Amino acid sequence: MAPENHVAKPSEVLVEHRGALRVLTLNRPDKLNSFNEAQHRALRAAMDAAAADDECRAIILTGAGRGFCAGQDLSDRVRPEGGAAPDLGATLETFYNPLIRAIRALPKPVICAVNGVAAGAGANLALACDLVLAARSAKFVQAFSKIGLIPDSGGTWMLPRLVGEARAKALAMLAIPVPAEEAERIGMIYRAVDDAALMGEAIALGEALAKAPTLGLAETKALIQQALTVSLDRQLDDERDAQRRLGRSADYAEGVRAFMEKREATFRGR
Ligand code: T3D
Repeated sequence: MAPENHVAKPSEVLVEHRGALRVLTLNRPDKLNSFNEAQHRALRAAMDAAAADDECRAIILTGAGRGFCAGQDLSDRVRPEGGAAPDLGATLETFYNPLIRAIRALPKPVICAVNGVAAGAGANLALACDLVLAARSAKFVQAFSKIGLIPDSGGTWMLPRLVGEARAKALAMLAIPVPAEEAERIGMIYRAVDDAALMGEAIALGEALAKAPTLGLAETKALIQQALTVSLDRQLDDERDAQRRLGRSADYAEGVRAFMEKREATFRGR
């Protein structure tokens, strides 16, 4: 039993179950939710649990406090002049890359509710999510060039696809902060919303997606993600195969019945 004065250590990631919707909140607000190893491990565990739970059909990722995520916690990277250099490739291999891969491979929609500044790997973590909503006061900063690094966590891959090569290079090389409304205008994110409305909008979107035909959303996510790297021929074949699988799903049968009966469909994600 915990001693009477025991105070539970707050987790680096808060997990809220809202029926079929899971809300994950990065929780190091005094550090703008920048990543240390504990936050990496907590987020990965929460993502894996959401992926493995059939009851969970949509996920929201957000941040506690005034920021979404400031990327790597740089206080873990300070070294005396002449001290041994850290192996940043190892950190990417161990933490950032598996996280981005996990989000992209997750067969459920992941909404990012960017509540404040998203910088460095924090910006690219947000951009790896399926639908990005941002508070109007939020901004996205590819801060890497200011410390001599490249945009990691998929940034060099995602940015040109979202905003084009010319703008991607400028944002990456100049570390220009992109306010949420501009991010929406240039196609970097789905939508900017009023600060006070952010979580309400994210939850409404998440609840709608959690009631949607999950298998169809998963196939849609995978097909759109691969689209810019495969030929039209390959994509047509893959659409055919996906449609064949979905045609056998209970949700498709229910969708057609509900349409014909002029009623709301009840999808079960099967
Ligand atoms: O290392 C590896 O393993 C490789 C992987 C790298 C991935 C990366 O993400 S590298 C990029 C790391 N991130 C950055 O370079 C961003 C650094 N932060 C900023 O540029 C700015 O803080 C922000 C643009 C995010 C926000 O600016 P602003 O003016 O709103 O806030 P601020 O005053 O700069 O920051 C508030 C506090 O958070 C401040 O602490 P203090 O003075 O109140 O005690 C600041 O030091 C702290 N903070 C912000 N970002 C980080 C951070 N502390 C540690 N690490 C941070 N990344």
